Amino acid sequence: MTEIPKDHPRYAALMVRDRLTEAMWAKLVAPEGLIAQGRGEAFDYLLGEQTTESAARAELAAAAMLLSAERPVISVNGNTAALCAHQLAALQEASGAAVEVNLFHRTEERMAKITALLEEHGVAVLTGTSERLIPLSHDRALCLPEGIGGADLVLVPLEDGDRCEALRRMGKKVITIDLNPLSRTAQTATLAVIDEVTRAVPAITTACRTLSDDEVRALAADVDNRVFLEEALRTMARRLEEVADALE
Ligand code: PTJ
Repeated sequence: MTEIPKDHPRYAALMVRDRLTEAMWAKLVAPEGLIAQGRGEAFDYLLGEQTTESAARAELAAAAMLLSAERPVISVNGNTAALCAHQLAALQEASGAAVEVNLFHRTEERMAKITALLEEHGVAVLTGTSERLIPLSHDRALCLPEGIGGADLVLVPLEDGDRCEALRRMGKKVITIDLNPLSRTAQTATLAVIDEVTRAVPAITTACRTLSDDEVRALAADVDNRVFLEEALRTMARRLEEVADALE
């Protein structure tokens, strides 16, 4: 681990990189997960590395959808576990959702390590015999009949493209947390929360705890993902214009 001086202007971001790299050496995070984080960081720059007003509204909508679902499941991959294992027990408790590990680069070793990390942080993780229930040709097809297989809503943070579409084709609602509004996942989800995952998860947890029943009903009935995608793209475009204008 590299010693990162606290006065470094990018101290927080460098600490996150360090955490993910350590998790990669520990075989929790796939090496490809570091590339995914880099892409996320680039989009976060364009958002000003903060939760936008639009993302905050998406987080309220995400909470309302989770609370309205009958069998909600939070799907956790390596990056999500390494970044926010410590935040997921609270989200599980506040939303009543089940938690299942689902990996693109799936090995039994990674499945066990990620499950153990989540359990260390107080998350109740579904385990059992996975079946190929999602129509995909890779191992993300594997899930539990009593988990993602039977869910009516799946929360998929930091997803790679095709599973979201496959889940939607199965008739499930999908919420993603993804900093890239251009990603196939963000474009095909029922709701995309365009925010950094460690900012989004606690915000959704707080909303689950504070929304009234009437607010939950109203918010869940009125989710239009195109609005959130458009607002994220316009925020990024505006920021680029502002920075370019300042150079004139
Ligand atoms: O652990 P596994 O085996 O399931 O593999 C997980 C990864 C992340 C490697 C896999 O799902 C993957 O390759 O994902 P992608 O296709 O790179 O997509 C990840 C998306 O998450 C990208 O659109 C990134 O912009 C976004 N992203 C990355 N880091 C963050 C993020 N969004 C929110 N918060 C982040 N910290």
